[in-house]
Amino acid sequence: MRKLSIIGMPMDLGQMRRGVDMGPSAIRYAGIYEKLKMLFDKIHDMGDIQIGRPETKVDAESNLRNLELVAEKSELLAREVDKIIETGAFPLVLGGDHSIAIGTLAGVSKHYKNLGVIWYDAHGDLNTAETSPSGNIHGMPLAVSLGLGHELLTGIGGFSPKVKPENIVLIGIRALDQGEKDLIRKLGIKVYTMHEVDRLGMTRVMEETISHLKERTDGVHLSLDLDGLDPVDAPGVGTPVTGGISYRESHLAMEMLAESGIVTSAEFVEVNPILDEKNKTAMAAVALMSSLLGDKLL
Ligand code: HAR
Ligand code: MN
Ligand code: MN
Ligand code: MN
Repeated sequence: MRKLSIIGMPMDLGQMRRGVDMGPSAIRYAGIYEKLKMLFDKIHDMGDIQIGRPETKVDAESNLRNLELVAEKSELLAREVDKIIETGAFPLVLGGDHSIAIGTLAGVSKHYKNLGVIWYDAHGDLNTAETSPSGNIHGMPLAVSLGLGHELLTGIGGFSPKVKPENIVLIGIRALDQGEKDLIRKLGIKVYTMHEVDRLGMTRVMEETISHLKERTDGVHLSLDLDGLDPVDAPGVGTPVTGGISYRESHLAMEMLAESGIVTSAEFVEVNPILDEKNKTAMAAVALMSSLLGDKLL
């Protein structure tokens, strides 16, 4: 029996623009249940993790915004994701800003020896407190999952690291800070920037990504930041970067992942309905999810 569990993580603590906490509502409003119900025997919408939202507190020592609260809430998400996998369902997490990936990956990773991660994003999210220009934790989750960063974050779930550098593929990248570039080179992480997407085409990017991950992983998590798409197609995001992946290319990528059968969990993050145009970005998210999970044009 094919089961899906949806969980909302309305956390906006990893950055400064309010509104991304409404992402899960916007995505549900865009018809997620209706679109996905024909693809599964059973869908369980678990509702949202309760976040609460006191005013921002900056950790004096590390300069990280909302460090303690992000850590506490990520632990809750990790536990729920872990439980979902134990029931045999596919976990689909709705963000929230990208800091939620810290909790998602903590929950997913303990079930795999060699978890693969596809990071579909304009950004690398590979900063640590030392390299971050902003102190915003949504610019750090991939580094945290590699075991780099504040120990309150890397220690979530009780083990670290969650993922190995050779099991990661970044796609759509076009805005990296210097410290992130240095880290990518140092660890030899596989990255398809927009340069490669344009040069090779999305078909080849996905063929290479899939064969790379198929060889070495026993499960693959897709972490899809809507700002990976071009702002024309996904305007409702907090940190838009021009020159992104098109809606069509993104559909192709999702369809190829569906065909490959490698993806075992997913999250869709950074949808900010306050900044959106008539819920366009949430609707794109739902359309991409349904392609990822097996919906076909014919
Ligand atoms: N790299 C910048 C920082 O660390 C901007 C990060 C923006 N991040 C996201 N996630 N929207 O991809 O602050
Ligand atoms: Mn478990
Ligand atoms: Mn991101
Ligand atoms: Mn991003």
